[in-house]
Amino acid sequence: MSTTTVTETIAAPAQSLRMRVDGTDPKFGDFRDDLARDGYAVVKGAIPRDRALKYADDMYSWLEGFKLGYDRKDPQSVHKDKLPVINEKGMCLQYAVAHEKFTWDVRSEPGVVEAFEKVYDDKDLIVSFDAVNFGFPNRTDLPANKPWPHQDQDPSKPGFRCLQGLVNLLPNGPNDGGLIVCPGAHLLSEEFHRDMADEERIPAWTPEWYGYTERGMKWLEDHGCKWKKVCAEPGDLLIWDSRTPHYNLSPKGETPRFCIYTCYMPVADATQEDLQRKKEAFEKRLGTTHWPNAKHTGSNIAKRDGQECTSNRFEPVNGVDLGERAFKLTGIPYIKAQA
Ligand SMILES: O=C(O)CCC(=O)C(=O)O
Ligand SMILES: [Fe+2]
Repeated sequence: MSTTTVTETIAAPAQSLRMRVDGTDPKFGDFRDDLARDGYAVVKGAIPRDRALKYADDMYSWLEGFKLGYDRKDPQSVHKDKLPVINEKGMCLQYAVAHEKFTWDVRSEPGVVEAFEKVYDDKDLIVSFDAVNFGFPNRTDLPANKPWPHQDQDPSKPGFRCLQGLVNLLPNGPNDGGLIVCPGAHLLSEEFHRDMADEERIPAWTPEWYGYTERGMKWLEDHGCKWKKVCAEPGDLLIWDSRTPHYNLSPKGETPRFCIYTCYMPVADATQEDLQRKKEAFEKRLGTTHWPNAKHTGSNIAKRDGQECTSNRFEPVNGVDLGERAFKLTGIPYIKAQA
């Protein structure tokens, strides 16, 4: 990191964050200071440990419930033929998992929602219908999960725009894979992209994704940035600014890495069309990636070697029955009646 003082003006709609690091704003005295300075933070115990472990237990049962041969007591049964489709990054994206009861329960956990309410200084939030992560150690039946350093924000739209998150559900130490971040690089983002403007880009599926090339990685290193593995306990919430370079690694020890991605934004930042699209995604039990405004919607059709998985399902095993707070997070109550 350069030693000069970095002053960052946050683009609307995130003015309320006062995420300034010029030393003139009062500090928050909590995780928001870490977030402003480092571009990521750990909110310890956002979910009580025993509840987090229960959600992990539910996730194991969900995998076993496919009856494809996976058994949590038998590490040999961790094989793609015995599990629903999970990619090498540990992500499970289909099978209506974005709307399973455990996923919704984690998203609606008060300690998780409150952390985002604090950052945005707003209680009218919507939540992403994002994927879940089942990262098993030492898999040889999948391609290697090589580092995929990226930011989840269009370089041509600078400033703070999105706060991503995940709830960690199992003990996650140095050897257990998980989130790797480049602390502080969010504040160098504009300078970085100015310097890299002429480089050939890694192909991206959305303009809101930017992959760091070797030259980009060298730039970060030359500017003093160092990568860091974030360790966490069951129930810790990890949050990061979408400009912060990051990726995940697979576990290397004995413990799997289970987590649920949770991303919220003020409903004020979504249009009525966004909310309509989001409502449709909710009703069809589809995923939205981490974008709470349903900028992208997914599919529940998982494929194995080009063929539709015979275990595909389009409704969660445990039906969606949301409480009032969770239902508000779908955005549906904020849809205005048509004139
Ligand atoms: O699994 C992780 O830790 C990070 C995944 C990721 O890059 C994302 O959700 O944007
Ligand atoms: Fe990402």
